[in-house]
Amino acid sequence: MLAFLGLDYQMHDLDLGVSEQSSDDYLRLNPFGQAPVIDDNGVIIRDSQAILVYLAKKYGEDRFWSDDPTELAQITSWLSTAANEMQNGPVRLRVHHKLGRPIDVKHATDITIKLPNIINDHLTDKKWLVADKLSIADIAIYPYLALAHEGQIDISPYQNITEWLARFEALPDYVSMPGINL
Ligand SMILES: N[C@@H](CCC(=O)N[C@@H](CS)C(=O)NCC(=O)O)C(=O)O
Repeated sequence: MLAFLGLDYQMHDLDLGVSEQSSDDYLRLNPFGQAPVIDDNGVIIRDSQAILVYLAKKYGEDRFWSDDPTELAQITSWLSTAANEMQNGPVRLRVHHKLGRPIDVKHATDITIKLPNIINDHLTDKKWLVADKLSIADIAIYPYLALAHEGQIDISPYQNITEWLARFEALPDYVSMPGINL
């Protein structure tokens, strides 16, 4: 999102080896002890979906956002999917298969199984998730599907999703992240 907006930023990787996420300094930024957090000249925002909303409204002008009530609600639905189903499904499977964390695999798999069908059907005849323009809905959902393979989820049979991923990755200011195979 920062790259799409062309903003300068400094990244700070949390040192999980020393539980930096539980340090007093970090808990002052996010009492839940989770990443990500953004500090925009003293404005502290936690949670990736809230950060996307903030950046889109503050720096995005009409890009990535909609003031139309229906479209804004649809964007919010996808932010909710990112925070709920994506976190409880693909993200859990990813930390399990990649980092060996114990999880309830059946519960995470039951949640995950529905997602590709729903999103693939939604993307029939659509280039983007909402209103056929790139929005924070796409930016919120993209990393979970692009990294799904790390949770042993195969997205390749879902043609609308694979085309959407390719479209996203072809955007001029797109930056990748570790684990995404381009
Ligand atoms: N809804 C939150 C979830 C944040 C989250 O779970 N972050 C993980 C890393 S991606 C974390 O900080 N885990 C460390 C921990 O829970 O101790 C968001 O999307 O920002």
